[in-house]
Amino acid sequence: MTDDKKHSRITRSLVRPALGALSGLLAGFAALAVAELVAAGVRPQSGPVVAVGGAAIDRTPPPVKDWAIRNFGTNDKLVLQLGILAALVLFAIALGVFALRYRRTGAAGVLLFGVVGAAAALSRPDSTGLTDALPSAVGAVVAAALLYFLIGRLQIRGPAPDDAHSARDDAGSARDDSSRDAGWDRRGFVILATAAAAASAGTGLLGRALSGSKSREAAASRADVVLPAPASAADAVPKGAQLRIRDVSPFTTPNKDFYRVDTALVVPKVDATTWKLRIHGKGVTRPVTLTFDDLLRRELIERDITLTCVSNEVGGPYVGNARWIGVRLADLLAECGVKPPSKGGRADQLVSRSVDGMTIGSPVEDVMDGRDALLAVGMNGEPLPFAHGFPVRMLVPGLFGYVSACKWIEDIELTSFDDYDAYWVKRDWARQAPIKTQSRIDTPKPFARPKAGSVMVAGVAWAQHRGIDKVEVRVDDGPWREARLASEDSRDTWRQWSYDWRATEGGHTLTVRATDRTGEVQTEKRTKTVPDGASGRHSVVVTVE
Ligand SMILES: Nc1nc2c(c(=O)[nH]1)N[C@H]1C(S)=C(S)[C@@H](COP(=O)(O)O)O[C@H]1N2
Ligand SMILES: [Mo]
Repeated sequence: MTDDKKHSRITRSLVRPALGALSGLLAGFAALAVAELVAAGVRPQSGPVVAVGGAAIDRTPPPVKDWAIRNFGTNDKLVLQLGILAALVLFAIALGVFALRYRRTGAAGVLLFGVVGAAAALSRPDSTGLTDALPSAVGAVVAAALLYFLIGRLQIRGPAPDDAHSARDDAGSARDDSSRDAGWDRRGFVILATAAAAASAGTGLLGRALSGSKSREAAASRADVVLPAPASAADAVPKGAQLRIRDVSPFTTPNKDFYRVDTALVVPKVDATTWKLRIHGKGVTRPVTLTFDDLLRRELIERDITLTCVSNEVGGPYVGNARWIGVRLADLLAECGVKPPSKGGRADQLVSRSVDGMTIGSPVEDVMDGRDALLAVGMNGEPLPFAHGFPVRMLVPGLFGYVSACKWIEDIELTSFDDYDAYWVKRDWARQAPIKTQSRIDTPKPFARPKAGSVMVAGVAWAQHRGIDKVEVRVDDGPWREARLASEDSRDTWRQWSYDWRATEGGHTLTVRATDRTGEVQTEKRTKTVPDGASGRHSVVVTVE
C-alpha cells in the first residue's frame, strides 16, 4: 500500500465518525431550536434546558445546593445551564457516532432525551399541564427524524473505499457517482446538513423573538408603573445610621447590589397589567382577587426592612437592606375575614405561591401581630426589579426569606402547618425560621495586612424585629470590648458598628458578637445553615505589619 493510500484511508476512518458526530450535533441543535420555538408558544419555562435545570434544582440536596450557591454565587444557575448544554453536546456526539452502526436505535435514542425533557417539564412545581411536555417532545421527534436521514446519507452503498478510485483520481470521469464514491452521498449529506443547520438557526431565532416580545410587554408594564406616594412614609434614615467608614456595607443596599437567591433559572417576567393575586383558604370569609391597580389604589406604607437568607453562612453575603413600599398584608387579610390563631383564627399558616410555582409558608400569627408585613411593590424608590419579584412580593420583618419573602407572588392560601409543607420544608428546611441574631466584620478583610496603630474594625449586625442593642469585638482571646453602634433606623433593619482597634504587630484574630434587644447574646455555637440558619460568630484573621 502506498503512503498516499494509507493516508487517505486514515482520513476516511476519521471522516466517518466525524460526520456521525456532526449529524448528532445538528440533530441536537435542531431539537433545542424547535423546542425553543414551541416553548415560546407554550411557556418559556417549559423548554428542555430550563426544565431539566429546574428539575435538577428541585432535587438537589440542601448541602449540594448550599455548596453551589457558595462557590458559584448567583452564577450557579449559569453554571448549571452550561453543564446541561455540555452534557447534551457530548450525548449528541455519542448518539451520532452510534447511529452510524445502529441507525434506528440511534435515532430512537434521541426520542429518549425528549422523554427526559418532557418528564422534567411536567415535574416542575409551576407546570401548568401536559402542554409543558410539548417543547421537548416536538423537538425530539424532529431531531430523531433529522438524525435518521442524515445518517442515511452516510450509509449509501458505494464502491468499497479500497477498490474505488478516490474522487481526486478520476474527477469528472463518472459524473453520476462522483458524490457517492466514498461510500456516502456527499452531496446529499451536505445539502441536508446545511438546510438543517439553517432551518434550526431560523427556528431558534424566531423562538427567541417570540419569547422576547412577551418579556418586552412585561418590561413595558414595569416602565409604566408610577408608584403613588405612601400614606405612611418612612422617616429619613437617621444621619448617624451610616458610619463614615470605607468598606462597611452601606446602610441601604442599592438594588443592583442586593443579593439574589431563588430557584428560577429564567427570571419570571410578569406583565403587571394582567397580574392578579388571589387570597383564599381556611377562615377566609371574603376571598378576593386583586389586580396590580387594586393594590396601588390602597394605602401604601414605606418601610426600611433588612432581608436575610437562611443559606447565609456566618459572615456571608446574603443579607441586604432596602426601603420598600407596599400594602400592609395584615389589613388586607383582616378585610378577607382572616384572624390570627391567638384571636381564634382557623389557619396558622399562610402559603404564598409564585408564578414559577414556589411555595412559601409563613406563620399567620407573625404576619398579623402588628409588624409591617408587606405586599411590596417598590424597592428603593422604583418598582421591584424583575429579579426581586416584580410586580409584587411579600416581606415579613424578622423571618428568613424562604419562609416569608415570596417573589412574583400570585396566590395566598390560608391553611395550617399540619396540612401543608411548602417547597423548602419538603427539602429538609425548618417549618418556622425566625432570623438568628448575627453580626459580620466587613473590614478589615480576611488576611488583610494593616499597619500597626489605629485600625478601624467595622461591619453590620442584625436581629430583625428584635433590634440590635450591643456589639462587641474581641482580639484574639482578649476581653470583649464594646463597639460603637451607629444610630438605629428601626428594629427591622441592620445596624452598622465600628471599633477603633490599637493594633499591635503580628497575627491576630478579630471576632464579633451582637446582643439583641431581648438581651440574647449571639451564640458561639456553630451550626450549619440547614435546617433553620447558621449560628456562630464571625472571625477574621489579619497580620498587622
Ligand atoms: N418565587 C420565589 N420567591 C422566593 C424565592 C424563590 O426561590 N422563588 N426564594 C426565597 C429566598 S430563599 C430568599 S432568601 C428571598 C431572597 O430575595 P431576593 O432574591 O430579592 O434577595 O426570596 C425568597 N422568595
Ligand atoms: Mo433564602
